[in-house]
Amino acid sequence: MPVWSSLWQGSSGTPELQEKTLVIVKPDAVQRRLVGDVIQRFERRGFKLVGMKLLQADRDILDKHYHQLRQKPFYPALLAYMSSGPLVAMVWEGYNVVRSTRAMVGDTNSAEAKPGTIRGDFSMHVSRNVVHASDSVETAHREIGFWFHRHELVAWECGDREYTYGP
Ligand code: IDP
Ligand code: MG
Repeated sequence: MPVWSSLWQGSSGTPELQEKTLVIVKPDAVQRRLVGDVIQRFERRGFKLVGMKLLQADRDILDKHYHQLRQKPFYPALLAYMSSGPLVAMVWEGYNVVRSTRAMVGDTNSAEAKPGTIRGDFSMHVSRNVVHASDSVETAHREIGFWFHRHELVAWECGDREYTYGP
């Protein structure tokens, strides 16, 4: 049986198709009116938007989100950057979404990010690199929990499913 046939069976209950990741359109990108460009890339790829909000991040959530970087010399500047204005937090769902999204976002250092990636197309410097994307399925699970209540995630069937995953 082709892999997609086995994935298709079970419909919305299929775990492979329900992988989720957190994407944040950072404050520099909101100021630069890039929210639509970022959303468009994930929509066109075929991923499903299951959560989205515009908010001003406070210190508490940023400390949780960037806990692993708290000893870095750039940490105070990172907090100032991420709280400099509103950001858009989103949850995208789909097959292999964590790894695919990281590839679409590009290298952390924008100067190294390949053209065609979000950072490679919209950003020059690591200190203003436009987007965040979770780096593993485990991280995504944790990060989504920081930014979203369970009831803010919407489980819905997308009508294009046969065209994005096959019969
Ligand atoms: P990632 O966003 O590609 O996962 P991380 O290493 O997890 O990269 O770093 C988180 C964020 O911290 C980066 O996206 C960037 O905003 C910021 N950052 C990382 N390294 C530097 C740096 O050397 N200078 C300034 N900011 C940095
Ligand atoms: Mg990271």
